[in-house]
Order: sequence, then structure tokens, then C-alpha cells
Amino acid sequence: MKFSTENDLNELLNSLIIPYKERVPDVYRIINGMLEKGMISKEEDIINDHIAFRTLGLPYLGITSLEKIFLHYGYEKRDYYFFPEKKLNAFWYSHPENKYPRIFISELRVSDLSQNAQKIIQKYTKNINSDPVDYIDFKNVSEVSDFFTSALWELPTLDDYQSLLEESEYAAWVIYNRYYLNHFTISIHDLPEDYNRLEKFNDFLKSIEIKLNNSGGEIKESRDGLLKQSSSVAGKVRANFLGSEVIEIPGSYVEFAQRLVLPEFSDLPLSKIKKDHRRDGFETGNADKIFESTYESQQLK
Ligand code: OOG
Ligand code: NI
Repeated sequence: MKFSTENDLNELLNSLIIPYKERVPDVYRIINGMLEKGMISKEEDIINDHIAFRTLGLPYLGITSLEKIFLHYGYEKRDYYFFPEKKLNAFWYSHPENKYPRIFISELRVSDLSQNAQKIIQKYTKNINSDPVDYIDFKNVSEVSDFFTSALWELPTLDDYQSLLEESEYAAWVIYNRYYLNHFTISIHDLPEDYNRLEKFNDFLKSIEIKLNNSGGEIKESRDGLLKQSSSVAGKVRANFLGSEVIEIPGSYVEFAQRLVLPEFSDLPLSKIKKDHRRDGFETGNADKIFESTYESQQLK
């Protein structure tokens, strides 16, 4: 059985990338640019550091629901992060097999929002009386991947979307975009020497006209200095609201991460450095700013 679960996980991860690429034209621009510069010789050479999802922290939804999918495939739950201002919780997950990307799942602390915002969210989620993940037939991997793009609630009205937007851009994003892959992350330290530092890679991104999230600076750096992250500003997707109104709203984005070698392994030659020798996990201060990649304030720059 182990083999089949493993193949299923590969298939699931690959299937999540397909609608993501359609929603995020920057992905092709970046991959083509990387091919052109000789950073990679084929798309599969890119190492995916992690992928991320957003959810609503409500009974039957939220992290404890969505995480079941990844726990099923052998992922292990790691650290908790709290974002008081954005009213979010998050956890990250790792797979015992190093080739699989980390997973980052966040959820909106719905009960911390105003009564009005809670009422809007309730309007869409009130019929969810059991955990939808419990109904997935895991024997059928396409059912698992379809879950990420299928609707758990009705399309929002433009009015409701805009009211949520005023109070929580994250809430508005989830009410429309649901479980669509929020980003995948290009591992920068795995690239050839000329491009394996984030400063250099960001210069390349700007040369191909990728707009970078500049909240807290273009490069977000962990307190220990060992995790550096940057991200694109989410491009707009056409959104059809209930009542057939159509506007463009922020979709998904791309992230870039450089994990430095831990001090205890600094004497190892580069050829011996593996994933385990580098800074792992996430950083609250970095993540707090990366969330803003889907914010209107970043779009307007
Ligand atoms: C996730 C933002 C945080 C990271 O790597 O710290 C993050 C999101 O925008 O949902 O991706
Ligand atoms: Ni991320």
C-alpha cells in the first residue's frame, strides 16, 4: 500500500499545479526566463520548497479539516504560528520523504472578526454541518484533487465580497478563491551558483517584469538570518459573482525561498549539503508580510 499512497501524493501535488498555472501567468514567465538563463534545463529541475492554502477557522472547516488530506499522505504536523493583527493561525507540515514539498496551511480566526463580517461568512457556510474532507474517497485521487477546486459554498455576491475586503483581505480572498493553491515556492538555494541567492534572483525577476511584494522590504529575513523569502504580487483573476457581476480580483502568487546552511554544518562542502542541513520551517515575521501578496495595497504600487 505504501507505494500506491506515494504515487497518489505525486499525482495530487501535480494536479494542484495545473489550475494554478492557468491562474498565475507569472509562473510561465518565470519558468521560461529561468530556462533562457540556463538556471534549469527543464521545468522539473525546479525544486518546490512549499505550497500554501488558506481556510476559514470554523467548525468542520479550517486547519483541522484541510490538514487531514495531507496527514493521510504521511505528512506530519509541525510548528504553530499566530498572526494577531491579521487574525490568522497557521501550521506547517513536513513529509518524512525529503523530496516532497513542505505544506503551509493558515486559517482565519473568524470569531475575532466584527459581528457584521461574521454574519457574512455564516451566510455562506451555515449549511456545512459536517467535515467535507470526511466524505472524500481517498482511493480515488482525482476526487481528492477535485476537492481543492470544488465549491463548498455558494458564489459570494460582489457586495459581500467588498464588505469582507474592507475588514479582512484574507477573508475576501478565501470566500471567493476557496482552496485553490495560494502559491508554490521556488527553492533558490538549489539553483546554480550565479542565481542561488535571493538578491540576485530578485534582480532576474525584476528584469522579466515580475512585480515583487515590497511589504517589509522585497526580501523578508528571519531573525536568525537563515530564511530569506520574497514573493510576486498576485495577478488578477476574473471573478464571477452571484448575480453575474464580474470584476478582477487578486488570485494566487509565486514565492521564492532561500534556506541557508545551519551554523553546525557550515564546514561541509556544498556538494554534501542536503535539505536537512539547511534552515527548516517558517518565520512569523516573514509570513506576516508574505500574506500581503494578495492585498490591494500591493496591486496599486
Ligand atoms: C501564506 C503566507 C505565508 C510563508 O511562506 O511564510 C507564507 C499565504 O499567503 O497564505 O507563505
Ligand atoms: Ni509561503
